[in-house]
Amino acid sequence: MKNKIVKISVCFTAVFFTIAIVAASMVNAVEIEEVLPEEEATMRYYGDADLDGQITMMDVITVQKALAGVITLSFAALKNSDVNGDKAIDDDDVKLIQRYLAGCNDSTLIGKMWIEL
Ligand SMILES: [Ca+2]
Ligand SMILES: [Ca+2]
Repeated sequence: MKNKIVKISVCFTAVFFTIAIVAASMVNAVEIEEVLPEEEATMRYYGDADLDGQITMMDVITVQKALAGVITLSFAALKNSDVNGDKAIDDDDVKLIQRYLAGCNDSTLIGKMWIEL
């Protein structure tokens, strides 16, 4: 009789822990979905300073306006504007975008994609 009670007790304990583990994993799954909502990644291109998805003279003008203090660029626009990758935005970047539009084949980041999350 005592052995039977011990066996039943062990069985109940095993079932209890199995249910607890399954419940805990379900809770974690819900938490992960809540912490990581679905967001769309945005493709960005170096040289596209005005963020319209194309590299045109408007991008040259946008960088010039930023250098003149007329406008403030967003993080993505700043990153797109640094086409020589020197972590600064200056006249060199403006010239490189102009040269790209003129068909020069300089070694720059212009046209290369990065993903903004
Ligand atoms: Ca553009
Ligand atoms: Ca630069």
